[in-house]
Amino acid sequence: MSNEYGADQIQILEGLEAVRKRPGMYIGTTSSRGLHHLVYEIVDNSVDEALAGYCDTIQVTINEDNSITVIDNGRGIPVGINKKAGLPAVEVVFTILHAGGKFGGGGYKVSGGLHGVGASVVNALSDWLEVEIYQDSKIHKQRYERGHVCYPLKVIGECPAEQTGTKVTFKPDATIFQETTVYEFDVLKQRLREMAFLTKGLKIILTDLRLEEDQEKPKVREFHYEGGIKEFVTYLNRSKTAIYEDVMYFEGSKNNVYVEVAMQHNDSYTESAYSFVNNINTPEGGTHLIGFRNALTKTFNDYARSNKLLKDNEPNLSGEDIREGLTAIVSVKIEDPQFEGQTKQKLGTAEARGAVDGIVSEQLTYFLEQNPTVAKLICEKSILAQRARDAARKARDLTRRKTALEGMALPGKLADCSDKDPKNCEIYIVEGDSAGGSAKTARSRATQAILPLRGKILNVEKARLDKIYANAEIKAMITAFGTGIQDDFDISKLRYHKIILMTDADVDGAHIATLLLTFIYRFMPELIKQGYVYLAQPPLYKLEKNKKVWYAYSDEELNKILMEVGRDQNNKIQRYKGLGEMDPEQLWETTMDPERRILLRVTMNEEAESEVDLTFTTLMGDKVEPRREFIEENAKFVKNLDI
Ligand code: TSJ
Repeated sequence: MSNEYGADQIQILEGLEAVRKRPGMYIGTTSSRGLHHLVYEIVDNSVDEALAGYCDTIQVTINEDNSITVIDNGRGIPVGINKKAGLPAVEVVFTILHAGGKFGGGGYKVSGGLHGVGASVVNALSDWLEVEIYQDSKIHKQRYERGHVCYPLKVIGECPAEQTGTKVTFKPDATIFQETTVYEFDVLKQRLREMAFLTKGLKIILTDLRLEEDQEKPKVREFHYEGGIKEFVTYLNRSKTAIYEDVMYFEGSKNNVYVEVAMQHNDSYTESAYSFVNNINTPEGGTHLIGFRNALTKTFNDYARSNKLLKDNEPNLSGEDIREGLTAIVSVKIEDPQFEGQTKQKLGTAEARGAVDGIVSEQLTYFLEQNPTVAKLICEKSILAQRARDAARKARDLTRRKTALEGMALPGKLADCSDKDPKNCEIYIVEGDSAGGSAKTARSRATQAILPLRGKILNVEKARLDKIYANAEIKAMITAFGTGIQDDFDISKLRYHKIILMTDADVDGAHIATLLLTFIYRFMPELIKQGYVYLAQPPLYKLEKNKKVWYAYSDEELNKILMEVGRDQNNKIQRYKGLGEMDPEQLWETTMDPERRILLRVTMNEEAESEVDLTFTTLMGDKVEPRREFIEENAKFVKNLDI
């Protein structure tokens, strides 16, 4: 069917053509991330409808062909003619750039974060897209192909009067998304769960209709949290021990900013505060987070002073002390938020600061007065943190002075390499003295340094700073790496461009590797972010037959080798229980020789940094169950085979 829309239509098509020419400008990237972004772009519209109070259920379905269907039970996108464009409003939504929500009047539109550019962009980047609207007992439908209208909006049937809503199905265009057009269930699951936490009462159902070979039923996950971010905090603290039962929750509006805060302390020593603007994570924080921190510091100090928990001659608690072990969500909703910073991820809107500060100060003061036991617990924990921080500062000053006087004294246990160009150098962190000894014999002295670690590695998630600085293994690693830590961290001083963790290929070894990773992640995260950290892969089995030797790094591999060489009587299979069972030559051949070894590079998904954070604390927390699960799933942490 052909349509004559005149000049306006030409302009419209040009608009969407621009999106297809430069997709990156509108969705950031055409990688897998951009592909998933299309879903969020559509779902955001339904979430807005939920925030406006007209919708309580959103269904997201990954269809067999990797097209996506989003259905909500809101009012349905208006179908009436939009005066300015002379077209049904729904057509405007899908064919005019930046038209989302600005029609029909009365719409409550808060989305519009980083890429809040809406439905027309998704349409432009889809092979085809179909929208159905259930409104006034009628089902309206329109289809588009690569952004072009296929036919005018039409009525295709009737529905019960009480059934209203919107259904959109789109198939991303493979000529745009050249890397992949395959959706990942877990990626969508993660973000949709977060959206459900951030919108209390909203039910989001995710279904995957792509069945695996022997899978009978589609995968379905439902997210529905009546408590909203309060339940988010409970979820984040699920593998830790809270120091009081209730999650605090503060809510209100001020200066046109809607504020929600939920928080609870656990018995760990790290802060996990996540902030959101219009349901979008702001990893770099901004005015809303500053307002929150101000309120916390001021309110707790006032409380501690007036209740004589802090004496007149004692200094104020610092913000850091009060936030020790705090898990918090700060979520604000603002019209037209301003973002700043290099990556435009930091909220700049000044009103947000005062709004969060005001609402938290007022409601937290009231809460503390009503809950003196909880108030006292938090103050006491903060005072302990203050003392530990003091002791840690003294310990650190002492080591700093030492290194300044004596120069960089390298740890005694370190067998350093002779090459001094960090680009050529690698350091093996080896569990246990005996494996360390083998590694020292086996190594290539010019470029490979060995640092053996003895005994249990300190869990930095469960120790205060003073204890961490006093720990011999940790001090050895810090001086060997050369970069310093935290505020003093300087990547240009890194002495090895490969830091290789070499532990036994069993559960204990995996645990030690994770303790080491946790330390690096907490104190020198740049080393992981910039890809300097690796895991060695020692073999699990050695197979000997007719004087020939094979090594297998997994059970599957062993079976494969056995298939090839035949399962004979005289096969000699040795199961390595630890690195210590290998002689230096075997260790070199299988795990250390750059020509033959397999290294796994440790990576961090920057987008999901909060999830990495969660993974670390899940593993290192007290509760046993999540930890075991993690170790079993440990593989998903490390990617990038580097051979
Ligand atoms: F935008 C979109 F097409 F991508 C899309 C929008 C996709 C999906 C799955 C849902 C929606 C959507 C839009 N759901 N609900 C709405 N609501 C409106 O557009 C709407 C309805 C009524 C009024 C009004 O003022 O009467 C205002 C709006 C914005």
